Amino acid sequence: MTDAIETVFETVATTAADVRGALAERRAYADAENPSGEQQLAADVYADELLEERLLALDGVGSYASEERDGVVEADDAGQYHVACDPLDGSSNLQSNNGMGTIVGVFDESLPAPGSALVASGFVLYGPITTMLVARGGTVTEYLLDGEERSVLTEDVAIPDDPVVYGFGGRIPDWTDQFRSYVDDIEADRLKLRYGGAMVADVNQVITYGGIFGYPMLEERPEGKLRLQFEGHPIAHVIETAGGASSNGTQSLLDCDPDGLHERTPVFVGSESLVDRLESALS
Ligand code: P6P
Repeated sequence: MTDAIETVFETVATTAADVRGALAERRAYADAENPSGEQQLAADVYADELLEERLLALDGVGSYASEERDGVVEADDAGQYHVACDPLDGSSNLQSNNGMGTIVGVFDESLPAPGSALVASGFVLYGPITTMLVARGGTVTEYLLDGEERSVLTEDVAIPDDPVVYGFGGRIPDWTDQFRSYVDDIEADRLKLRYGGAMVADVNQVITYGGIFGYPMLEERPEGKLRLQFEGHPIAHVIETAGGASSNGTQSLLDCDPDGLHERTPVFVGSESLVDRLESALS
């Protein structure tokens, strides 16, 4: 019997096929901004509308929220789970034909919800192939999405202990001195720089090879850029379920509770050793 959470990710997988198929015709900017003040692409709006319609139609889903809309949308019927999405993460990469993704967090409390309320999380990566990682029940499964078909690529995905890659957002002159010295420190470990402007694609490198991804606090922007509910929580849940660690600089992102739906936070996710060193460097 397919349970409600499985049905959510089945729906995300079939919707991903439609999103990928629509990208070529939706590269233009819509004349609108999202609640974070970022310009929306037609593809952002399309992905968000499809996910809202299809997820709210599921019996188990009680509400839907996304980076692309101000508030939470309630389902007609009360459902046990509340889904927070970044419908097209890294959509600015569409212009340059680079990786993008869809991020999904499934909470059993109404939104905005604490990280402790996450019962499942996942992300779709629109890369050379389309893959989806799903974290639930203490394990991460990687799927290959091929049109309407979904097949298991990897069971029990585990982030390698020995780090290989790193990537941090923001302009280097805007980094704090403490963070800058941490980066100098780990660069001495001969890590390879991998930063492509889409969190999902960069995080997938980290979970594949080991390392760390982050969008740090900045001198003029101590909260950083990424949204806690739509990016920080679900990606931290995937990484921690795969044996890695997450932090906002001082604690796990899953211990952070958003006051507002679009609250931003510094985000660091990756191999536990590098996250531990980061928290020490920032303390
Ligand atoms: P920057 C995409 O807009 C995003 O939200 C994340 O996917 C990505 O990691 C980050 O912002 C990129 O930000 O400042 O490097 O363009």
